[in-house]
Amino acid sequence: MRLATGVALPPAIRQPGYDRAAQACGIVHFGIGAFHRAHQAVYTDDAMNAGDRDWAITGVSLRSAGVADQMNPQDGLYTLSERAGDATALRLIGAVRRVLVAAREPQAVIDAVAAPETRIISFTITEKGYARTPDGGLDPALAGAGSIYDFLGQGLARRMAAGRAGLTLLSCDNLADNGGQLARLLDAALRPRAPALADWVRATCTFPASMVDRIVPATTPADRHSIAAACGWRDEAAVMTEPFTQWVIEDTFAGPRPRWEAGGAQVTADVRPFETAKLRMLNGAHSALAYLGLARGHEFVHQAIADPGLAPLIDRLMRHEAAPTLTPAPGQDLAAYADALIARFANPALNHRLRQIAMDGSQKIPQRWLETLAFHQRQGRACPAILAALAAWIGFIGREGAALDDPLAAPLHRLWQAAGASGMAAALFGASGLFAAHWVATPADLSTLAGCVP
Ligand code: CS2
Repeated sequence: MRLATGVALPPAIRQPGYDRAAQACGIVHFGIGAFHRAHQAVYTDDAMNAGDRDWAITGVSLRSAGVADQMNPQDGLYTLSERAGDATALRLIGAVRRVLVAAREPQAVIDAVAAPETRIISFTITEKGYARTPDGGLDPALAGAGSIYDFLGQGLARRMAAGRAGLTLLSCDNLADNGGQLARLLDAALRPRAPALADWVRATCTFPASMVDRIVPATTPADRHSIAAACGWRDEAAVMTEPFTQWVIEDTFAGPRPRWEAGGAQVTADVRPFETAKLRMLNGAHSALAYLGLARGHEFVHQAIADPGLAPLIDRLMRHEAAPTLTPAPGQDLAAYADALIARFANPALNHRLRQIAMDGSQKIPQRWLETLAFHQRQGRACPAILAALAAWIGFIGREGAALDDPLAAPLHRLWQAAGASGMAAALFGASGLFAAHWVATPADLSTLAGCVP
């Protein structure tokens, strides 16, 4: 394939086998960062390579023009590098047609949601993109103009008025029951102002839950340089990932969908066992590696998991704290899952920064740690590994101070200033703490936490 820039890629690089220009955009995707480009866009490329048609993706960034300015001049094309050890498998992905920046061209985003050829709206907007309060409700201050709820509300209202079909709204973020949460939050955003629209959405749209999994470290300038050396083209939108990929999607589509099974996706009646295992084991271990690893001076995940002072704690967190809270699906082997996760974390070719995982802790820890803590508290059991990780998060909040990368940075910083290292655990996890809706620490937990903040 010859790129718009005139460059011809080496034939060894696998390229889209379908006529890109002839495909209608069946998908609008909000949050077109590296994760989407290494995950759902690849499955969609696989589906079109296998013969499906009209599933090109219109990507949307809510505010930042970065991805649009990288991808649009490249006609939406980008390379995917799968790295393990010294080996890199390189492939050109063609599924993305264009990228819109909602803050720059809001009407084009609304038009895309309303377009007759659109069947699916998908989301990787990260946990904070859902505009929730710490107890999980919709935060009206964050859900107004410029939020996903604003664009969905306007686009879906146009669909309803035009008598068009409802859509599948597919959340691909790391939240427990992500589909159910999106349905509930969208309803809360629409119902007070537009009850008829909220009823129409309820009657015609669906919100499948999904579990998405692929480790995607942020691309670095050195990565772009090595791609340019390998394929003779400076790809501004290159994404780096691991060979592993998994997608389990609840089978509740409102209309047609791509055959994502062509890329290995599982479409199933019940996603929960996969989603909960992934959040509590993989993501729970990831966040623990991040805060404990940073406190011990590590930069990357593969360094932290190789630290003999940390590895047993991570092992304990996955096998003895997270796994017992789960009800596995038939054939789901949680011990084998833990083994596979440790091997994935140890992949030194990924250079996955602990700081990338450490951001937005306030949005991540309820589903990664607090649900597990609440489960064991009901059985009267302690979770020393998660408590150590929680203490490390508290220490991280203190060290980062006003520079904390978290949507709750300001309130967390204020709490730290008022309560200090010794009182912070109670301010967060005491009976009237910020996270009391998810888990309330016992006095013994609070003194353990206060005693081990690094
Ligand atoms: C990570 C995830 O940054 C983080 O918080 O835990 O992005 C993780 O890499 C993915 O969920 C893996 O599928």
